[in-house]
Amino acid sequence: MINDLEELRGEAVAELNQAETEEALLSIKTRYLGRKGLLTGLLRNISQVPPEERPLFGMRSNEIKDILAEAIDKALQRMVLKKRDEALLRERIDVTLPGRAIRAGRLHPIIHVSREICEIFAGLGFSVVEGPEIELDYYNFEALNIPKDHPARDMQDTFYVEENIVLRTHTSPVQIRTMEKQKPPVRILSPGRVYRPDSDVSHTPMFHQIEGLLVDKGITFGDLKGVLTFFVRKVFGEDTAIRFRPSFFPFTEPSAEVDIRCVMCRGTGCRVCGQSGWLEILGSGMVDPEVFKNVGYDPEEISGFAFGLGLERIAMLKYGVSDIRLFFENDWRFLEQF
Ligand code: 2NM
Repeated sequence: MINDLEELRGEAVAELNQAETEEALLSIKTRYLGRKGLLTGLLRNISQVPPEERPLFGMRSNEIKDILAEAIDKALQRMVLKKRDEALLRERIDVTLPGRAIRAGRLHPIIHVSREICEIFAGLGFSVVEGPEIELDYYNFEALNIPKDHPARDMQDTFYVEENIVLRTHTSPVQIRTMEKQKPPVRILSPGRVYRPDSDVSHTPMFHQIEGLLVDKGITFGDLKGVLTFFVRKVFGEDTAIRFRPSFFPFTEPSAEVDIRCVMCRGTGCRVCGQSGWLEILGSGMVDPEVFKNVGYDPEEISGFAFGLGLERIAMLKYGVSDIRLFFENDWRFLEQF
């Protein structure tokens, strides 16, 4: 009978060594150690063991039961660890891979340029003022010394809402409104949307402008040149060549356009600058005494300069964009480049 016990132990150990799954181990445990198991079966038959062998038989069978139970538990534990190691290997991730970028929103290039320009002038003491986009004829034209028969008044150049109401064609009306309300000195910048009925590669019916105005005692054309030269070099680089070219506006006298050396060909002549080597980037002038009279300022007491620029044009030159319409299509493949 003792031999039966040892044989059983041998078989159980052999089976344990073969078992490869948790299920196999659990079934071995039931088969040998369960209530109807083989070892329990042998013990139940202890009456067939000669009495003198019974103590040894009982002792040995308990030992074997303990040995097997321990071996099975150890094997089960190994199995759990093995499963975990396999899972870790299978689910391994490369923590050194770069993360997936979140596509964040950003400022539209026009807004970006607008803020940049406002900040440059803020550094010179200018403050930002805004006003209505739907404007009275008086503020858009009359007060700016644009007479009734001026070509800018024609239907092709202005969106009329009603007889005396227009979509503003520039942001100068904001400056007229400010001067009406405020005594000199004035140092303001008015960014915003303006409207003109044009549409081609360099014109859209709505575009953005910034106009600036500085009024004080003793302001001269030298101040205009100094401020605008400072500004242009901040935007296009300190080594940018500049020229002031005589021009005409109904609301300034004298008037000047400001040109910079072509950013594309650096002055040798190309399609962008029309072979001239220069790019027109803003209009300016000393505010006409008639305009000052219209807002109740005394042109004998004060003087001032004003300027205006188109933001799309500045952004096109600064970023090398050849079609203005790209700014209005809102295609993120374009917008995300800024
Ligand atoms: C320009 C060019 C020259 C201008 C004039 C005024 C005002 F209201 F003071 F008279 N604001 N802006 C001005 C002068 C605008 O844009 C090309």
